[in-house]
Amino acid sequence: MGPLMQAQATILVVDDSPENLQVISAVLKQDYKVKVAINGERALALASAAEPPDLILLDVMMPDMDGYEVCARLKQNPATAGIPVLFVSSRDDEEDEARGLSLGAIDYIVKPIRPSIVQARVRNHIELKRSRDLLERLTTQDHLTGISNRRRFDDRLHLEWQRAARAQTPMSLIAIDIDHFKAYNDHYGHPGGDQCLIQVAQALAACVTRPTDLVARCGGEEFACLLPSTDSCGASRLTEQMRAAVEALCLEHAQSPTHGHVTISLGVTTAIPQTDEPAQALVDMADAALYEAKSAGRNRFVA
Ligand code: GH3
Ligand code: MG
Ligand code: MG
Ligand code: MG
Repeated sequence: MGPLMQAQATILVVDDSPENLQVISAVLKQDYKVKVAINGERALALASAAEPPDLILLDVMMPDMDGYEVCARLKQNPATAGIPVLFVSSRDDEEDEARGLSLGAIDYIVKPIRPSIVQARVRNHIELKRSRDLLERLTTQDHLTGISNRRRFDDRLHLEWQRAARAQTPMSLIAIDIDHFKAYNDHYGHPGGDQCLIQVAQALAACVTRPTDLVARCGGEEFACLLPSTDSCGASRLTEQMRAAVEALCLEHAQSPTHGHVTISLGVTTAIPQTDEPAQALVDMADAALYEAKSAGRNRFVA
């Protein structure tokens, strides 16, 4: 969806009092999709569910888990850390407000709420959130194919590498390169080459199923796939699936000396990282395997 076609933002309102939930919801429901949570546990669940909220209005005083605790947990979890939190509390001490803001909340509103002020502040924060989301998208998405770009790939590679080193779990990486793509471009033109890149990218992305798997365009006609917690057996299976998926596109490539249609070569590698070992080691091994696949005749993978 383009930046001009904006979906309605979702706001999560958290309060232990049903009356408060109703009053705050009433103020927002005309302009936003409103979800409510009656306690911290429920708030954390809704915040990390599919379709997370764009903003959270969070009560401070709640039994079981207070708002400070909820906020701290939201900020600790990478999946929810980016959701702006706005405290709505009857406690108006300087100390309370400072504590809320120091936990990473973006704003602090004192109850009883004044509807027009809440509306205005929420509108401003939603506007900021949209700009941040757009910036995130522009910096981490490949503009041609829409899949992740090299920046996101590198970030995730280092993050997952450290995680795998701590947990001592295997991690796999696939290096992918389109065969004879220079000849394709020369024959079908650059716009034709671009269309081919888009189709190959989509076919590769459609092969992964886990939310932690990542397919990225690393540059030109080169792609990579990161598979956390995946052993060599699972990785090889997926690598062959990717090869077959691109072949099944049946994209004519009249200049391909070997196959007559667009194919890819792949190199796959698996490691249990040692803490002092750089993530680049995994990339180098996958690249070496890819190079072997090219030498061995292309349209194949080497593990
Ligand atoms: P090999 O089978 O050994 O991989 O050969 P190749 O021709 O695919 O490899 P080479 O690296 O020589 O050529 C890659 C080509 O990819 C050259 C370049 O024109 C093309 N290319 C790189 N980026 C883009 C792009 O964004 N769009 C298009 N259309 N072509 C691109
Ligand atoms: Mg309360
Ligand atoms: Mg290449
Ligand atoms: Mg190539």
